[in-house]
Amino acid sequence: MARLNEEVEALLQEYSDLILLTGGDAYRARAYEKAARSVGGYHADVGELDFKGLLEIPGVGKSTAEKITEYLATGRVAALEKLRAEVPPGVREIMAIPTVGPRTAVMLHKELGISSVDELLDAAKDERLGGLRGLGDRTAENIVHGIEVMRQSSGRVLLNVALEQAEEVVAELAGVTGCVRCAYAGSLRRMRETIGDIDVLAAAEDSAALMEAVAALPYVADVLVRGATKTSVRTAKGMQLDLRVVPPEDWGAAMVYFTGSKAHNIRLRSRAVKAGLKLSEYGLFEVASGEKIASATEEEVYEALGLPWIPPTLREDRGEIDAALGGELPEPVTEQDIRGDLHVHTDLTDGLAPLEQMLAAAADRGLGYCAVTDHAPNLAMQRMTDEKMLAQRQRVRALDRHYKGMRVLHGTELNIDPDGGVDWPEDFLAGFDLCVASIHSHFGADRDAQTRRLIRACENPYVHIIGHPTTRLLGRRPAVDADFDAVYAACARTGTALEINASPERLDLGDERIPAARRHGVRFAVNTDAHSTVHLANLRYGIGTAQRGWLTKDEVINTWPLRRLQSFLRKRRP
Ligand code: DGT
Ligand code: CA
Ligand code: CA
Ligand code: ZN
Repeated sequence: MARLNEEVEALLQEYSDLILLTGGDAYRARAYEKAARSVGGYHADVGELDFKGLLEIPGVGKSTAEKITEYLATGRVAALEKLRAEVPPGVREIMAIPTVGPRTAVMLHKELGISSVDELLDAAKDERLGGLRGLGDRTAENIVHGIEVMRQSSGRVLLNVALEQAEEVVAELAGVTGCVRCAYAGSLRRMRETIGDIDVLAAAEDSAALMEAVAALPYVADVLVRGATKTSVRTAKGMQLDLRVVPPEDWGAAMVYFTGSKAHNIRLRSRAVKAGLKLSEYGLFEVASGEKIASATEEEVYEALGLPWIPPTLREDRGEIDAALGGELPEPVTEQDIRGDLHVHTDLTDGLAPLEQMLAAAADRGLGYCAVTDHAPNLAMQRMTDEKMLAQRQRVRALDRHYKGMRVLHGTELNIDPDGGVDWPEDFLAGFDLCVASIHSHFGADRDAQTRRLIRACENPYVHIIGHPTTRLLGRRPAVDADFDAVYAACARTGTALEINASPERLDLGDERIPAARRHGVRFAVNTDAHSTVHLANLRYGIGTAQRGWLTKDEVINTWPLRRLQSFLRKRRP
C-alpha cells in the first residue's frame, strides 16, 4: 500500500496526540485523529493529489490539507515542530511506549508528575501506579514490558552488524524461486555509520513465495507485519528488517525510493514536480497523461530527471543534486582504488595475529604495500621496548624481500601526549618508514588544550598521519572537544594526512567532518587499524565513509603508487 499515506497518517496522529498533551482543544485533537485514520485508509496516494483532491478525503479540512501539502513539499510541518518543542521530551517518549499512549502519558504527568521514562519505571517499581484511575487494565508489569520493547527497538546498530545480517538475508532470498533480483537499500546501501532498520527489496512477478521465505528464515524471531508485498520481521539480534517485493519492471524506481535518503528523495520529487512529473516507488510518471516514463533501472529514473546516476553513498541531500547538474559530482574513491593499508597491528602489541600471518593476509587481499604499525611504549600496557621494535624491523625487512608484489613498510602508532609530544626521541623516530600518531589518553582535556595538542602532533615532522582523529567510539564515547578547523588547517599546512579509520566502531574521521577537512586541502588515509586478519576486510566501511565525505581517489594517499606515497612520507623529514 501507499507508504506516503502511512507517513502522513502517523504525522497527523502525532499532531493530535500533541494537541492533547499540551492541553489543547480535545475536539480539535479528535478531528486530526479522524483525518489521520482516513488518510491512512484512503485509496489514492496523497502524493498524487492536488489541494482539491486532498479536501475530498473524508475528515480532511483546509488546515489539514495545508499541513499535508507543507509536508510533501518540505518534509516537515511547522505547527507540529512547534508542539513537539513544547512537550518535555521525556513525556513524548512515554507517549511512544507501545503499552501507554498519549492519554495515559498526560494522565501520568498530571497525577504523578512523571515526565521521563525512568521516572515511570521507578513509579512502577515502587507500586505507585496501583490505585490510578485511567490506567484501565494496564498493569505496571505490562508498562514495564512496553518500555523494554521500546528500548530494544529504538537502538541503532553499527553498520557492520546490519550489513552482515543483510547480506545473509539477501543471499537466502535471491535463491527463492521466482526472485529476479534482491538487494538491500536504505541507510545500509548509503553506508551510514549506524543503521535503524534493514530495508531489503526483491523483484518478482509474484510476491507470495518471498513473503513466505523471509518469515521462515531461521534467525527471524518475530514477524511484525505480514502483507501482500511487504513483510517486516525482527531478527534474533533485535534488528527490524523490511522486505518489499516489486514487479521487475519497477525495480529502478523502487531502489531509488527505498535507498533514499528521505531528504534526497524529497529533492528528486520536487525536481520531478517542476517538470510536470511525479516520482514514487512505482515509477516516474507524466502528470498530464499518467504515462510511466521511467522505472526499470535507477539510471533511467535519474536520466529522465535530467541527472546522471548518483552513487548511493552520496544521496544525503548534501548538495549532490546541484553538483550533478553542474557536472561536478565527484567520482568517489572505491575499494579497488586502495593499494595499501597504512595502519595494521600484530601480536607484538595488542593484535591477535603474528606478523607473518598479518602480511600473508594483506598479500592475499592484493595489497601493493602494507605498513606494520604496532603501538609505541607510552601506551604502557603494550610493554613496547626499543629492542622489540628494532627486532620487528629486522623481520619486516626480511618479509619485505620475501613478498615480491607487496612492499612492507615498518611503522608505529605513536601516542600523542597531553602536550602534543609523542613517544621516542627524534633519532629513533627517524628509523621508521611511517608514523601514525593517535590520542589514546586524556580524552577530556579542554578545547584549547586539545586543539594545541593535535596541532603540535601535526607539526612534528616525523608524524605522517593522525590516527582516528576525534577518538570517538560510536555509541560509546564522544569525539574529543577541539577546534577541528584549526587542526585541518594545520594538517594542510604541514602535509599531515588525517586517517579515516575503517573500524566500524570508529569510522573516524566521520563523514560529517570530512567535507570541512577537504576544503582545507587535507589528504586522507583510509586505514583498517586491523588487530586481526579478518579486520583487513573492514576497509569497505572506511571506503563507505570516505565516499559519504565525497573523497576522490587523488585525495587518499593509500591509493597512490608507492613512489608517490614515499615522496609524501619523506618530504617533511629534516
Ligand atoms: P534508518 O533505517 O533509520 O537507518 O534510515 P533509512 O534511510 O534506511 O530510513 P527508513 O528505513 O525509514 O526508510 C528507508 C528508505 O525509504 C529511505 O532511505 C528513503 C525512503 N523513505 C523513508 N521515509 C521517506 C519519506 O518520508 N519520504 C520519502 N520520499 N522517502 C522516504
Ligand atoms: Ca532503514
Ligand atoms: Ca525501513
Ligand atoms: Zn591502531
